[in-house]
Amino acid sequence: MGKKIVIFGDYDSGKTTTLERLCEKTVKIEYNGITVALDYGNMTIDGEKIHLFATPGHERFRFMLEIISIGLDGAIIVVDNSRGVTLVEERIMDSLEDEGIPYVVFANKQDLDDSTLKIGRDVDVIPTIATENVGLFEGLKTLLGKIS
Ligand SMILES: Nc1nc2c(ncn2[C@@H]2O[C@H](COP(=O)(O)OP(=O)(O)OP(=O)(O)O)[C@@H](O)[C@H]2O)c(=O)[nH]1
Ligand SMILES: [Mg+2]
Repeated sequence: MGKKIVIFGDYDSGKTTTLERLCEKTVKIEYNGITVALDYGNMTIDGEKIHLFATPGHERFRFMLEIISIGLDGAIIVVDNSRGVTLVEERIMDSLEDEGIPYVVFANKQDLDDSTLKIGRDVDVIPTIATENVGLFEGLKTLLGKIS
């Protein structure tokens, strides 16, 4: 079976790019560069299959989040570091915490803004540049270390 990891985050934060860089082969359901349903990719780490799903960030496709989230083992919140944590991202982290699901935060687009992300939570924040594959694998390993 392996593990199911879901990538959340507000629109344009870099979720699809993150999944594409982490996985060799991916399936994307996009229109004009915007995820309209989901992205999927997988990889094998230490002999275990890791299934990655990236959610759509745009409001009108957000009904998909609940469906994609069924049976998840862990989550990655991709935040645009130049924008900061949005209300949508706060809500997602709230519900993950309510349900006791392990997650990490990717403070993405460090090439545009490398200031420290303001986040009033006890969570691992990994600085990333998804377009340059910086920090992504290390961040995923950090998450996997939190999943039993
Ligand atoms: N400068 C910079 N641009 C990035 C980075 N990561 C992603 N982008 C760019 O940001 C834009 C959006 O990236 P996506 O990966 O499509 O973002 P997304 O979160 O999947 O967007 P939605 O599916 O529409 O919610 C694209 O133009 C990416 O090339 C980064 O680390 N640095
Ligand atoms: Mg996307």
